[in-house]
Amino acid sequence: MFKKSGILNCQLKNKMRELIPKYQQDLKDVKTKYGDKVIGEVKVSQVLGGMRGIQGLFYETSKLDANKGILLRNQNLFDLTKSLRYKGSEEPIVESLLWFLFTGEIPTEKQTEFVINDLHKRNYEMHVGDVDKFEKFLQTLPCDMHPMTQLSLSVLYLQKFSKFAKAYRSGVNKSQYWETYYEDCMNLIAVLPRIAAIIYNKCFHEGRKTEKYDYSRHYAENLAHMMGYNSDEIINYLSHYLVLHSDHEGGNVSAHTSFLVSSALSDPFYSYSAGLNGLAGPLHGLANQEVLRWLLDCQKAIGADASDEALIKYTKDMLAQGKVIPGYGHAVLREVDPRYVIQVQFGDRYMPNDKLFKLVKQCYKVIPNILKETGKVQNPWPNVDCSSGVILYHYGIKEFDFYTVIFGVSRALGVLPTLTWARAYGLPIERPGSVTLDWIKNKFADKI
Ligand code: CMX
Repeated sequence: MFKKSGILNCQLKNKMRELIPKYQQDLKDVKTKYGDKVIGEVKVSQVLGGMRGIQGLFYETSKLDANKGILLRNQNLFDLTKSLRYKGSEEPIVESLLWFLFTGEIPTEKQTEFVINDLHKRNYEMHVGDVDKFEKFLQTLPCDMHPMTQLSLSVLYLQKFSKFAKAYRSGVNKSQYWETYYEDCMNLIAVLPRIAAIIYNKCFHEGRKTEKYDYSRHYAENLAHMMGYNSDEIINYLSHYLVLHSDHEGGNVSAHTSFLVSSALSDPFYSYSAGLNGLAGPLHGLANQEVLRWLLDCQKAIGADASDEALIKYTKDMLAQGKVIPGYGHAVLREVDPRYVIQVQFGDRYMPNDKLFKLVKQCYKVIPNILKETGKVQNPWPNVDCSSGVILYHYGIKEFDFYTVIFGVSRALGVLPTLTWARAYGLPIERPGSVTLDWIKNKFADKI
């Protein structure tokens, strides 16, 4: 079981307590010093084009650089995949990432151990709480309901346990909002693997019983174990996957939706459920299942060892039918997504001869040029979703309708610490202005 020392039980929160005044002061100083400075102008084309390139959000845990890729708290992913390992693990682990995203500091072994133990404790409390009713509710959700709908509904079900909502109702001081927000976020993170595993077993393995949560395993191990997988390679990959997909600055649909909803002081359950609904879109998180569907259809159409010419023709035919090539392109990045590179390195290590994995690499050889030739695609390079599904498929997780659920477990690890910080900073409700076409025409009609 887990250790129950009082001091041990609040290590991460104590660290947050220590850091928050310093960061709050920093924000105040930046506001005073640079409050009137202009970050950039906004063009009409940006307003009409999904606000692309407008730097209008404040989001602390990660930042995208068009050329360098994603930085999590100023550190690049290649370094982090090494520095977030734990006790000689081959891959970074979720618990180290959580400490890092909450505090900005690479955890010591003891600090990672604290998070492992803390998540166990939260699972245990959930278990002795209302788990039977909750799991019964989950079982009632029909399997023709998309797994992402089930995940989002499950998160909403848990809203009734929100400590923040309760504290708010009883008039807690604004300066303490973050404390219960933190509790809700950690509780939600703790139970997500179990929810995901129940959905998986129920819908894709004829309702088989989900294994008990195991207090001797870490987060990714438990996810794999409860889904019915125990090989080291799968555990390594899930660890790797959960860390890589966690955070991607504030503007992506899932992070921004969660952030926006949370700014109205909706609790983390309402906020993250909303984010999950955005992640379920095919232009966002659902793309990883779309990629696999695309690859399998492609393999079926042109054969497993097809020539580059056959692949080029297949891709061009798809484009001619007005379809997007899933797994390629990005709204911000203008280079190959480093998360694609890291996953391909993983594939090279563990499955170099897998035919679908080889097809992913063959696509990389031919698709960017085809997309460039269209003359309109801003980024012809592969993104994170290009290579993740194929690795899950290799390990026997072949139910691709489920893939975005794993993404949803992972994205919580980035978004929820950020929401906690938003409350610690005391950020206001989001309320940007909007314009109409007539407003634009009237404003510029006599200026051209
Ligand atoms: N295949 C075909 N056409 C593409 C394309 C692709 N992979 N990527 C972009 N385009 C097209 C766009 O549809 C757009 O066409 P129209 O002008 O006819 O509407 C044009 O190229 C310009 O788009 P863009 O500015 O390059 O890209 P956006 O910022 O508008 O969109 C994204 C970014 C990711 C939605 C888009 O590249 C896409 O649809 N990719 C495929 C889906 C995908 O892989 N999504 C996952 C992204 C990662 C994630 O969020 O998880």
